[in-house]
Amino acid sequence: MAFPFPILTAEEAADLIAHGATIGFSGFTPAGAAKAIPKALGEKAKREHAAGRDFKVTVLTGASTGRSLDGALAAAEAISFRIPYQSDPTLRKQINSGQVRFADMHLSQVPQVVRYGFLGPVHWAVAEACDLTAGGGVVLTTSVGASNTYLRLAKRVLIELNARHPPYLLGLHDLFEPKDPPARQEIPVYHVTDRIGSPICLVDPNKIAGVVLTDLEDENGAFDEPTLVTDKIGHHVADFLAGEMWDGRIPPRFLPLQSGVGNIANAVLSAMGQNREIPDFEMYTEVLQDSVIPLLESGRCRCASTCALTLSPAAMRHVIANLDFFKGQVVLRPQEVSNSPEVVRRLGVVSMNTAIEVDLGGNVNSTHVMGKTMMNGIGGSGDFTRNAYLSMFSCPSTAKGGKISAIVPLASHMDHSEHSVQVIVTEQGVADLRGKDPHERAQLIINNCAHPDYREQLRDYLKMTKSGHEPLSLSLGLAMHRQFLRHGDMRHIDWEEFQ
Ligand code: 0RQ
Repeated sequence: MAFPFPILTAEEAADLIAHGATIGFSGFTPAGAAKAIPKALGEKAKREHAAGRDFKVTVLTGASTGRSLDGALAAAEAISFRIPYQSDPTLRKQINSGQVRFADMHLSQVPQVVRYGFLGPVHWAVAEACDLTAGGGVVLTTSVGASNTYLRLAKRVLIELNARHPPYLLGLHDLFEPKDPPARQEIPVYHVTDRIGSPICLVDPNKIAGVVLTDLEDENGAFDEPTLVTDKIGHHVADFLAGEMWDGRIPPRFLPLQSGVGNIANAVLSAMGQNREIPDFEMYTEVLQDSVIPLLESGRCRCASTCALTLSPAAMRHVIANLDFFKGQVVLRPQEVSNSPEVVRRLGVVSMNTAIEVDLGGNVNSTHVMGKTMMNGIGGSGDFTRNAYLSMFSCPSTAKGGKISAIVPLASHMDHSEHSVQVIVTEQGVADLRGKDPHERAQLIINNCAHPDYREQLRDYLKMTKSGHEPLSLSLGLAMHRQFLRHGDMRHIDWEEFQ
């Protein structure tokens, strides 16, 4: 291989990175994440700590990554600050204990915030590639995330050249970075698969400090089997959208769909594919999960723009075996473009994201359990929700075996406000909040979405909050949460106890 760049072991690459460095890693849910170098960096951190020296770095990524990046660095206690979305259990614990500083950010904003210098200099970019040219042309792998921005801004660059992904991924990506204000112009995406940039990322070759050769699969987990609850949610969403089209509120050619990560999102897409009332559709989204692959092959999903191929290993192997077909149907974009508020609003995207809890006013908490404990982060849900043609949130009506109601009087943390959230779906049904005042919204959410075990107590709460524009009691708004913390179950609340 005739590179003008040194071929390094992962350990040699990790040795170049100093304590206190800010590193922009490739990786988005956790597709395309760097693996070998962060793992070696974790080992280096352990050695440094054993020798009595500090070793921590700032970790910037596209979104969540896998066990070799967030997992290994967290296990080595090597992360001081982290943005913008994560899902690693060890890192989550460290964030919630205050050991790691974490800022939850809208994914579309991450590249520009870094470019504006709001987070200080980026010392290193560490990115996975499937091909690299002597002139510094980098072909990324299964995600773009913020890699293009990190590779351009970083003072020095390390590449993981991963043989698991063939060089002929070339042509899947479309890299475009907007100029900064006041020179910013529009992002000229007018149709889902418009290509507006370059298939490769051009990096100043003088910055490339080394290349590490790897052969590693993405660390995406397999999805859970659909359950009765996730199936019902999926079918409610699909039936609702079919009704919207038949009633003329969605055009007959349909509108592009966005869907989030996780089991519920996977089930929703699967149900959309099965519903024959819904015409063949397009996706303008940030993650493509397993359920979309057969839909693309059958033509149910005509084409897709995404930031990441968040596929199980088996689904990814299938895509690679049929790459020519998928290259014709799929565009991989930077998160600044896949999640761009401007483009989402222009294309009329129907957004479908997941809630942890929804309150009676229609405000949504997608991130913090009991208002305090960070789960993963807001991800791109805010980018899409605020700008969607139609914004939907779904979740099971209860969590933890029924002891927690996802429908609560007042959200204990608020990510998406009543001004942006239009439709709520649980396995119980659909609450269409458009054009409803706060008291009407509350009734609809209780009647259509709350679990029957909780409806009466939520109605009792409403009776106590009749006056005012919002159905709010300052003293009782969080009483169901307090009841859970006190008694381990939100059911059968005695409102008097919390007055
Ligand atoms: O906990 O894992 O201990 O069983 O949350 O919940 O029902 O399996 O659903 O996998 O779809 O995740 C919102 C976290 C849902 C995710 C969230 C507990 C529940 C379970 C997972 P266990 P489920 P999912 C895309 C766009 C961010 C917003 C978004 C997420 C675990 O979808 O992070 O959509 N979304 N972004 O038991 C206590 C509650 C709970 C609760 C659920 N009310 N109280 N625990 N759980 N509700 C992301 C990107 O942009 C990258």
